[in-house]
Amino acid sequence: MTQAEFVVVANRLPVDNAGPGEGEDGWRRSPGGLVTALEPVMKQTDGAWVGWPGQADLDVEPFDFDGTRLIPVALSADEIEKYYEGFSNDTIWPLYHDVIAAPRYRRVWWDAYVRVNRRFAEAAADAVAEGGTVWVQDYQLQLVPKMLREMRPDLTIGYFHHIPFPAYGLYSQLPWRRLVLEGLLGADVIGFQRVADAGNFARAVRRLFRYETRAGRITVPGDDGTAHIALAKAFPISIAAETYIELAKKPEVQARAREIREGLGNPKAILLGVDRLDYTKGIRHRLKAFGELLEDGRVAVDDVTLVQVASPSRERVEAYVQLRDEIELTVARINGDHDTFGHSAIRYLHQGYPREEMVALFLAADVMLVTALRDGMNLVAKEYVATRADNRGVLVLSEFAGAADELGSALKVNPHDIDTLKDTIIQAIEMPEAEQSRRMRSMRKRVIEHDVKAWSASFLSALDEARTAKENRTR
Ligand code: GDG
Repeated sequence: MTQAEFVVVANRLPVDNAGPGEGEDGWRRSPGGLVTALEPVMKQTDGAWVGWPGQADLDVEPFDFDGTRLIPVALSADEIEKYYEGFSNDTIWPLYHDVIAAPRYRRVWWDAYVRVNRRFAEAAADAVAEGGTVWVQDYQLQLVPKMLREMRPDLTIGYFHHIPFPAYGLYSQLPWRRLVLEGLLGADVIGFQRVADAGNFARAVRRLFRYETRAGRITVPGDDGTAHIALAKAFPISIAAETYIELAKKPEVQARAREIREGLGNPKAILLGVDRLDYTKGIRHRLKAFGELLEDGRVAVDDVTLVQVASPSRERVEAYVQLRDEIELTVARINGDHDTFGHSAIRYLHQGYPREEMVALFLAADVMLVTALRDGMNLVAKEYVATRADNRGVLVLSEFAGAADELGSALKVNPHDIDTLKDTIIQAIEMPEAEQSRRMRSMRKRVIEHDVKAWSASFLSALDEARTAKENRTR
């Protein structure tokens, strides 16, 4: 097998198996943001991508897809349960999102996590050429950087963490807290969404290892008396802004936006929430605030509709089953109390939609509600902003989402403060057009200038610098 200069390692491959007959050999590109972000890099560099093909026990040989070499890592049903649903999504996810839900610490899950991380590391080590670069993605694979460094000291290794990194007081709960940090410190560059995440990480390293850290540069001693520098720094991720701008220009998408408004009975204001159905997204807080506004008579069901898209997610993890029940009970109660024959208070959709439909929804919405209790970045906020080339619409944005660091002209909220959230929703509904336009312009400038291409370019250039520094030191 020829080896690639550049290899991405992520939990999932960038393709879905659509079954025989559909697409090129049954595979089709999955719509994720990471895929779009890395597409240009993969094409330029003749890269390879290591990841799970998305189905239990699916064992397929490496294959080429759209100019990229894809290297599937097979997972058994038992491994998916313990490594993915268990340790990744029921231990790390809640812990790193400030224990909004209680993390479960199970030793058999940890054992599976180590085993599966090793398999990903081995697959990457086989795939990458001498002196090449590997970019590891996200919290499912925190041990891979160190494993790879041990197998292949010649490599330059990057890691990007898509979710928050918690304060030490919470992180220290993790029974395997030293091993996870050691895993991450195997990388030359460790990227985070926010400056605060990189700070929390560096503080945890100081507390647990007492390594020297200076301006994000951490000196990590190796077993053989040598040391390497790991750079822990914020690289806020973004979106392919151009794609959203182009879609928003299409007459059929604009027509669809009008159709959506009409379908809702042409209310004066449409409020919109778009989230994976996840307890980190603050969907309940949003529903509570809206329900109370109706109850108080501050909004009327004929005038204002809340559209909530909650796309199905992690449906085999207990906390998500419970959350869905709670949300659906709340929606039904609010609608039961307030609906009329002609108007619904909340239009709730537990479905996924094509991107065109999402853009039409963004265009139809007067107010976008992003009320996450904790969120690495929140791409939906940026997508809404990119879509609104008409400079209309208001973004209500939680200060606990990474996007809040960049989108200073959004209406910021603390979603736990229901009274202020209610006032902010009213402020958004009533905002004069001139003010909408001023705020939207400044947010759009930011998102367009710092799009996802700029994100990957800046991460890769930090990796290049790390490589050069390493070469200089060995010389
Ligand atoms: C993690 C971090 C960080 C959602 N429903 C549909 C749909 N989506 C798309 C959105 C957006 C993406 O999924 C969700 O991204 P978010 O950033 O909002 O949230 P997570 O899924 O939690 O992502 C997060 C991100 O990684 C990147 O680093 O920002 O903080 O938690 O693009 O539009 N897309 C379509 N149909 C749907 O029904 N087509």
